[in-house]
Amino acid sequence: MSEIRTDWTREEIATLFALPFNDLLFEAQTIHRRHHDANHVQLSTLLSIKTGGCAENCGYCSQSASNDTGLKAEKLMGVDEVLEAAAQAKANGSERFCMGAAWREPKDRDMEAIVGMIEGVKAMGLETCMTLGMLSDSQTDRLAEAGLDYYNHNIDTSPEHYAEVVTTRTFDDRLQTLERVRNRGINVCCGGIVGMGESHADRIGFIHALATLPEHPGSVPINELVPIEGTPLGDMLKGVPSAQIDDIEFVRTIAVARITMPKSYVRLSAGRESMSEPTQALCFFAGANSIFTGDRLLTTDNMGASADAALFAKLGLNGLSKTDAVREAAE
Ligand code: SAM
Ligand code: DTB
Ligand code: SF4
Repeated sequence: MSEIRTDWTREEIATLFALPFNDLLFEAQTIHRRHHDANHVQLSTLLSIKTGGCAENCGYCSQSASNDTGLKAEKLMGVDEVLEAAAQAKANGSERFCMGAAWREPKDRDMEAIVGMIEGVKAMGLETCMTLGMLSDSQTDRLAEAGLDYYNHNIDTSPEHYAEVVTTRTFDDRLQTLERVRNRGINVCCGGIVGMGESHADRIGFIHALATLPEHPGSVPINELVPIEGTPLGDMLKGVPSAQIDDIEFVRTIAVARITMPKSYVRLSAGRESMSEPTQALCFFAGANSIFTGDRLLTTDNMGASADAALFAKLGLNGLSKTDAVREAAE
């Protein structure tokens, strides 16, 4: 039977989660090595091209207008400013440049600038990724014609838990945009967040929803909730520290994503800043092979190049470019 399956059952996924940890990691690493270079980690850099003031009410997000996080809403950045940041990302060794906008959906009048950003970043030899919220057919067409490589649109959690996280859109709305993107031949980047107070069954349902999409997403970002003051979920986690996801359960989630979606790049995304080196190392062993580099994610801090270089050197991982600053940090 082919290893690439989109007919996983929840029972099968529950069984994987329940394996003894060593067996689970052995299986994940074995499958990982069949499809990927075991010591290579893909690097992407994020830029928030339109920050804050978002009409959606995602309970984890600093950028929702419904959450009182003190974040100032800004306008869409200019194309030149975005290209400057992309050039910097390329100089730092990044392979993909991901541009995120705090929108429920783009306005048609924004599309010209968006297309300019995609074309400019591509011309530098970087892969392009955009995350702009829900898309119409015609907007998806314009992104495809501009040559967009990836579109990020997360399902975030299980279908059952979705309404606990956001109520201004439905899980089905998300699936519809994913279908549009897939049908236009743009690679899908789709994952979610763990550590939002969801149950173990929700994590099973979350991975099941990803692994049973008509095609596995090319990239699967797994974020650990970054608790942000003034957001319902961030405040919940600060009030109940025991609700924080256990590191071993987080690693198990990565391993099950790897086993069920063997060819996808599994990205260890937000949350690395508060994760120990051994936990990150276990995530890489479990099959994570992509990270965000740089000092910032969208509105929160990321590990930064020197800390990443030191970790990559310890683990013998390749992917980070050997700029002087990185080389010094690794020594
Ligand atoms: N507005 C667009 C959307 O929601 O699709 C794009 C930007 S949105 C910030 C991209 C993703 O970042 C979300 O789907 C969510 O999975 C992740 N994210 C946002 N805030 C986060 C947080 N505090 N911790 C972890 N992940 C987060
Ligand atoms: C994804 O899954 N994680 C990235 C990216 N896709 C756009 C965003 C993480 C955001 C973390 C919180 C912040 O910096 O605001
Ligand atoms: Fe808006 Fe995206 Fe944040 Fe939700 S996650 S509030 S859609 S920016």
